[in-house]
Amino acid sequence: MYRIAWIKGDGIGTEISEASLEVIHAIENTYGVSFDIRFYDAGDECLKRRGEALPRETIEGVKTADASIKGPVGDTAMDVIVRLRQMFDLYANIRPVKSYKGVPSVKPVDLVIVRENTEDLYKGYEFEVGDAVVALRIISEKASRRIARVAGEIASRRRGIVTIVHKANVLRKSCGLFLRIAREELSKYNVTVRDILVDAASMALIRNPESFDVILTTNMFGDILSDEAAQVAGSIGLAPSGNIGDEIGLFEPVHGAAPDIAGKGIANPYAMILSISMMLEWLGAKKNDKRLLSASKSIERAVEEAIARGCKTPDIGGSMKTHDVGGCVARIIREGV
Ligand code: GGG
Repeated sequence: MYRIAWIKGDGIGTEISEASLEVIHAIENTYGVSFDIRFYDAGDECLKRRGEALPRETIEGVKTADASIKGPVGDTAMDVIVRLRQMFDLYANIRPVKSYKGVPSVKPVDLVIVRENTEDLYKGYEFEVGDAVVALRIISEKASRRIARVAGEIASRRRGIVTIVHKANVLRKSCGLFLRIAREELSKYNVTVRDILVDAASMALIRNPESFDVILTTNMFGDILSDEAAQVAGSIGLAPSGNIGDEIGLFEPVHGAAPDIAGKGIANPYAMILSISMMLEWLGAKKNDKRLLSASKSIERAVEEAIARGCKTPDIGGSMKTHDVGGCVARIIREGV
């Protein structure tokens, strides 16, 4: 039995969680694993109701769970997810982006963004100085080195190309350090290493996204480029992610809480479902449990098959409801895809 901490979050978080729970139950029935799912509160609504966006029991829940899954939160992202990343030193933000047959894309995409997850402007060191505001950009050698290793390892299992995205021509010291350390660390891997300025990278992601395999970058650039890459691939509604440290893994869709469509039952649950697949892969490797590794793969295949069968929400050209998409994926898993 694995304990899972589950934060539904704000906006569409409840709907996509309900749909994803269908998938989890199908995994339990098909793969003979059981999950002790514990729900925790966090986000804008939680702040309104309880006066705090990230209650102590939620922090404790994430700390003691075998793995955690989180829906999107709204304006409290800094108080919830950015805080959890820093609190538990979840230094690697892994964001796979790929196109699916049956979903129109700008161009075919198959890449992974490896985003440093604990530093940069997202440290949150902002100060008012007179009539101005000063924000500190923290880039350390230690954090740059360990995230470069993650990129090297992931690229070694893929096409073997790491592109370091930076702005070292302007941010000479901070991006300069990141670039130097990343190159140094990646030279220890059997991978091709390239680098590109972030502005050029944002263009290249649209013009020739197929040239990217693994993108290694700093926190804020990674946040921005992952939305762009997801849209080029088809929809941010299909983009999962993992926040991973040495001991704790917290998985979440890349997208936000989408208050404009919340409660309408049309939100795309695939990013959350694919985040569960990532969670099971991580947990399976950690616990050396082959059932979880097989379950993770079967979710990926079931998502591909469900999309091919037309189980699609409106954002990706379908007319299905959130809950029915979850049911569709669950059925395909039970069919033994
Ligand atoms: N644009 C997608 C979105 O709103 N994502 C949630 C978010 O901003 N999370 C903070 C982060 O990933 O750093």
